[in-house]
Amino acid sequence: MGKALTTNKSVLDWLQKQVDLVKPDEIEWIDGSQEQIDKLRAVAVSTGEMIKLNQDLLPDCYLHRTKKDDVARVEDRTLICTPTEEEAGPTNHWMEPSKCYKMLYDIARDSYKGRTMYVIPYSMGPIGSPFSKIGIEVTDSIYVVLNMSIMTRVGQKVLDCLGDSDDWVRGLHCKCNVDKEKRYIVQFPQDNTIISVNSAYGGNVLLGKKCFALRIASYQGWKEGWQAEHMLILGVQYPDGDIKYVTGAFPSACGKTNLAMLIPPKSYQEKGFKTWTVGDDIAWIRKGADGRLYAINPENGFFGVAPGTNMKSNPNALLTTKQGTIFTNVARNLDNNTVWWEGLDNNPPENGEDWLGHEWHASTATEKAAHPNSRFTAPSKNCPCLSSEFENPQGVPISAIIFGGRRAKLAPLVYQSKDWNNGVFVGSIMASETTAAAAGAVGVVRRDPMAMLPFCGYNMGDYWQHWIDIGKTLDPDKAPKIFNVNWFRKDDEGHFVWPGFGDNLRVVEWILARCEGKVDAKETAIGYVPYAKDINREGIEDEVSLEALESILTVDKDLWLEDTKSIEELYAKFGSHLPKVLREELDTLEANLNK
Ligand code: GTP
Ligand code: SPV
Ligand code: MN
Repeated sequence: MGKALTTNKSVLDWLQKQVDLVKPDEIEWIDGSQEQIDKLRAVAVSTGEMIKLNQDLLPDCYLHRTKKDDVARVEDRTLICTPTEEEAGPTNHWMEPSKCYKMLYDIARDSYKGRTMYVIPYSMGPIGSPFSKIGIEVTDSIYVVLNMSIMTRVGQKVLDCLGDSDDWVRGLHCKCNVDKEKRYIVQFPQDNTIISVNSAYGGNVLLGKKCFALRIASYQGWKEGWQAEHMLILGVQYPDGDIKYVTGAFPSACGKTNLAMLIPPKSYQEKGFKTWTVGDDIAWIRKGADGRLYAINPENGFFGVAPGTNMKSNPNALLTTKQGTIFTNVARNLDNNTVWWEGLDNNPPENGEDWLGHEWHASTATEKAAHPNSRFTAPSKNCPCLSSEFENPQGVPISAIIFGGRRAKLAPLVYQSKDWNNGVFVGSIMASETTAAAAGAVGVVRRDPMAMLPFCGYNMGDYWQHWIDIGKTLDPDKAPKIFNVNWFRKDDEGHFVWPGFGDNLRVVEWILARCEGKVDAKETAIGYVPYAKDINREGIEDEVSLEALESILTVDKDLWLEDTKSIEELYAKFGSHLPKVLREELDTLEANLNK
């Protein structure tokens, strides 16, 4: 078994079963040491799995290319295997567990022959925090080991923390032949088990991330009274030094990393505003001793979308990638051995390679250089605006929860729900245009409740009820207020009306002012909408006229009524699992719109 780093029987027994199944030539435990990382990087470079980039310009940075048909999450091959289909619910793909185990074992059997099995003990959340949970992933991919070593806390100290406990999530990853016809990403929530076969792309194989920290953890949170959400965590520091925290759930590639790392507009900087990043993708939330909700970021790195990231849109993200980063499916500039992607700068490489490794010349190119879902894996500690609370084992108190999506029409720039239950309703009716983060068509509006459609590990009706039940335990004065935002409203020419990015702080300021009861709002059929004059436009008066701002704060009753049809369709799927409260909320919305 290699040199086992633990005597934990549940770990060793499980591991022996995996070894008997996949038959590795060697076993190597990941201890968390720099020497081991350095050695594995060198091996990956020698086999071509990674390309070492210019070490003067990008120290400890590497480029990796996945297979052409393995570039995003595969939602139609992602399964939630609960004992009954009803427990997985109408929005998840399901298979009977014993049948699924057999199918997966048949695919995985002997697949490590000639390969090394890497055993990665990892902690989601600061090691030993009351929020944190431990997992063990075995993989035959060095790329996975190196990514997990950035995205999570790994190594001996995790096993020391685990001790003899069997409370840990089992994860088996088998690259196999990366055959898309045999690709499956499977969660067994009742067994604390994840099996992923025939992929080597991030969200499918970094099992701590979506598979554990959302799908398995959402199920654990349901059973244990807490929540795992697809949310960023942002701290806003006021000129007097006070810091307020918000969380935000936006679907994949809809702006979480950008909001989490935003740079305040100039006029805000001059007044003394600062912003701090706690997390950019996942929040684990539970009630603290003072009755407020607290959030931690269970991750230790950022797996961010590269295209569009530049010194203007998100300098903090770009600076975070300057060291110790793995780039996946971006383009390479052969003149200086650095990376490039669409929207980085105005200097696309003339002498380059596209994300597939083919020659790419800016002057003659007809195809994109980087894949639209190309990503960087960067250590949190590199982030210039990382919150001092990042490692706080108790998390940060949340003032507001913000839902949001990409809607060219319909949803206003921002609105506030009427109370907790109405806020849960607002989250449940989220919809967004699809993006390149998942395989399939891009730009199609689909309902994506709480940005959790691809990530909820059990029946989403029960998940909504869990949200409502959490609300019942909160004193209304202490419960976060719930909002919805839409940075993506377009004018009739198809241009974004709102400048977005750093200017989103203007909206967050309004949100926090509402939480404190410091600003008035207009009551509409859907909730409270700002008066345009109350959104600070100092410095962007020319870019966004008052009329333009008003145009994206309107609530078009006919469009909304049209939209309720698709909400009805969604809700109809849940039968008796649809919470009564949400049915009533929808009836109220329809009545308000018909008034
Ligand atoms: P995942 O990592 O897939 O969960 O994505 P994410 O939600 O973190 O999205 P991210 O912040 O990486 O943004 C994805 C895309 O949205 C990028 O191309 C951004 O340029 C774009 N984007 C982000 N914020 C804004 C905004 O405020 N306005 C506009 N117009 N585009 C934005
Ligand atoms: C997402 O798709 O929401 C991501 C990237 O954050 S992945 O890890 O692939 O899920
Ligand atoms: Mn995400």
